[in-house]
Amino acid sequence: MRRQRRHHGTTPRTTRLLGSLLLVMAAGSVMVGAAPAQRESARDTTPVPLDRVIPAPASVDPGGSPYRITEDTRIRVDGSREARRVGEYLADVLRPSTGYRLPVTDHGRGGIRLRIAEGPYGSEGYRLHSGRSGVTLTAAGPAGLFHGVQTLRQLLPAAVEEDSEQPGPWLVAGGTVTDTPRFGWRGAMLDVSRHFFSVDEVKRYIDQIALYKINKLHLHLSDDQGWRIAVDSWPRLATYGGSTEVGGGPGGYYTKADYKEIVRYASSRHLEVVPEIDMPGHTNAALASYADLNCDGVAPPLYTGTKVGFSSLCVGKEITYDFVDDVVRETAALTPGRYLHIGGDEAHSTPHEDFVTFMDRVQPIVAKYGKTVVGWHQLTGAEPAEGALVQYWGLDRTSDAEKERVAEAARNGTGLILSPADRAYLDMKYDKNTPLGLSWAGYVEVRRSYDWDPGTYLPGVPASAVRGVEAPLWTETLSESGELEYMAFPRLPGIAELGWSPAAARDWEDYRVRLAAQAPRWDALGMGYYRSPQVPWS
Ligand code: TNX
Repeated sequence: MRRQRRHHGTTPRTTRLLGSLLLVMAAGSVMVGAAPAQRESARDTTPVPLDRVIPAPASVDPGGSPYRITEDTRIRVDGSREARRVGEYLADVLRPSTGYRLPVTDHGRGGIRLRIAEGPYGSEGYRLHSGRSGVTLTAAGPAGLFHGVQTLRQLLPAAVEEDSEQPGPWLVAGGTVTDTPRFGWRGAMLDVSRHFFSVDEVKRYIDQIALYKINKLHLHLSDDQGWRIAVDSWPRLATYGGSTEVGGGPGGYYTKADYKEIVRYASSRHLEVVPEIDMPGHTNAALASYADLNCDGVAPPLYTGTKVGFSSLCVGKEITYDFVDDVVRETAALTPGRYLHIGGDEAHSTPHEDFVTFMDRVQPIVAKYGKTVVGWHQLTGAEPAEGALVQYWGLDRTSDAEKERVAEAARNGTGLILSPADRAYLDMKYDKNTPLGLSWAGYVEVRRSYDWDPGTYLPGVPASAVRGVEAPLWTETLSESGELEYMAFPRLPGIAELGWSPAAARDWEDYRVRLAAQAPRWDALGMGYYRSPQVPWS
């Protein structure tokens, strides 16, 4: 699954990408054709410096001999099942390209050792020590080990990501990385409503975001154009409401088994899935599926355009809350994670008073089913429930009054997730020539998306209220994996770094060099990306 290739579309852009991919592959096969000794000496055998990693580690102490992975290397795990699982994952990454056996075992000496132990790592941090006799990753739990494994991948040559045997050598620079995240919420959102994405496409994206230590996958499961999750008590939501998408394609939806598979796969990559049911606006697919949900009792047609703000659940009807209760109950039951996102954005067809009434009734339903409310920041126009988080998606030009309303909520205890649209929205065009994406929030080049500080971004917000960052990927204009990749890369790693690395580590000049070094990895993984002129690609 990890190595599925990009789905090749037929647009000129994908053809171009495909062209350069073929060139890269052709160059690769010339290398493979050379004699082994010649191959090795032709390669740069200097190991990747310990600090050439994204997100930048909290602390790096280079020195000592490098470790070399050889055919005798073992992946040693302590007795725990959790460490073993991370060890197996690491072996799956390393085996195809190294061609080594890399047994995962709990005995022997040296090699790559994964250990769970007490230490100042928090639930997601880790320590990586590398020297002549081995690499040791230590963490308080499996999430920390998993993130440490992502660092280890980036310390190996890019060819480690290939799915066929490569010449090596496989050196890890000597020294110690001690790393722990700045924020607990480092999210990526995927809109599967405007265009539907299959379970395999979602898994592919999961693997790509996990590389950068993203730990939340927010799935935008319902909108005007499509309802994407099966709800047994309201079956037409998926079977009818999910039957199309922007542009009139066939759409689709996740059965409960599909959805559980996404949740399982995400959790194997230490990502928590946050399902979003967007309400009371963005609900045309639901309103089209059940006439009773409409104030006038008439179901509108399905919608395949890209306008927003025209639909609303009927706040005055009791059946609306039966519907919400059923949907939240069934969605919560599929969700091992703590959060349930209830949307709340762009409810332009819901009168303000109704919006407040709706949120007053709906937030307790989320709590009743054991979940914590997340909403877009318009939720601060009503009263966010105790413990709720709001996701800010305003921009520089958002009014001071609106920013202050969000800041006030933050001062009153509401947690913030920052997704400023003119920085963090992965669906914004990079510049006027970008063939995909939207531009309502302006163009967002790579530097602009990286060069801001979530901790001080919104005036009047206490630092403790900022829970982290999230990069949303809306899909009005995107319909296949290659297109998602082209918009997410190279911006997503920057948002991931803002969420993980200490504020003092942010340095554009240094970052752009580290970012350029990622491209050969993306090539090896068959991923598409935008070759921004701001980045010194080699
Ligand atoms: C705004 S952001 C929206 C979405 C659109 C997106 C396109 C937000 C909470 N609402 O409905 O898809 O812009 O960029």
